[in-house]
Amino acid sequence: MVTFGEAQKIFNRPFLELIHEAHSVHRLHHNPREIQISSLLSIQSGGCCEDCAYCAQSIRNKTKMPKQIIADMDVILASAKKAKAMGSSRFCMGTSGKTPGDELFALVCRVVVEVKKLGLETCLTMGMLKEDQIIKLKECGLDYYNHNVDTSPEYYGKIITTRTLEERIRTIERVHRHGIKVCTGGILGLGETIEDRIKMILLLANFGEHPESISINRLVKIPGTPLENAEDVDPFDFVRTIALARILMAKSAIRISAGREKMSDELQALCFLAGANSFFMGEKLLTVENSEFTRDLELMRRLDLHPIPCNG
Ligand code: DTB
Repeated sequence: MVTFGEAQKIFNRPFLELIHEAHSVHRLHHNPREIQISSLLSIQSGGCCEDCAYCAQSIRNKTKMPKQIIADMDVILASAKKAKAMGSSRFCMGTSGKTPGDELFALVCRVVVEVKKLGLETCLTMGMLKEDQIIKLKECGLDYYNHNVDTSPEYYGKIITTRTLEERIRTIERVHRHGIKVCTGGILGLGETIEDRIKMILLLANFGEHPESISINRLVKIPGTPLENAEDVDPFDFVRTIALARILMAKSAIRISAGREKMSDELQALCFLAGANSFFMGEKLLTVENSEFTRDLELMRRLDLHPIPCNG
């Protein structure tokens, strides 16, 4: 177990020494020229009964996003094929809501089977799952399940009151136990302190097994949510958080997820130097615009980064 004091000491090291250490750890376990690319599709959006203060999809926020479902397999598969053609190796799908209903769950199971036939890895984020649902997803060949811890245990109740962090952790552990890889992480810029950020990374690092994939988001301030005017994250603190995650979870993939469209190319390069080795490519994340595809291609060219190829 890593202690808070140990993690804080790493986080507060002189910036360049921290980056050097993080990059050295990164090179021991990863090819520094390779980047894993995922694409994201929202299969069910809006109408969510949870009250996450950052989210466009909550019925409790003033965003008023009606529930919408893409029920057409061909539309979903067209999106997956497009993702593959762009260079993605993983197709991630999200559904709004605390937990998926039976019909939606059955659809997503069929989708996982079909997307896998394209040679893509699959990842889902659908909220809390029951044991039998996890078993079914494993049978369908699901590779990853995304379930974020969002923020530190201490700050959690300021952001979400309709569920507890303990419930989230139980789902993550259950998914792992059934042999599905875990993608988890959180959001920086929710008004949390630096200590909260360190505690969030520590929480991930102290799981029984390290998550295979860590998702670090920078808040996209969505008008109509309680966090629409939240304070910006200092870019170097963002990089420090990535470096800490890399040092404490040497083998995990670390994704810079939401918020990349507002980051300069130089900041993204610094994130990669500090150990990030994955991002989302494609027009959209779940509800917001993503960084432009052409800009991302150009960035990879300028930094000599290559996408990890997919299996098919
Ligand atoms: C994660 O940590 N980030 C992704 C994924 N997991 C599901 C979602 C980003 C969403 C950004 C805001 C939006 O599109 O509404």
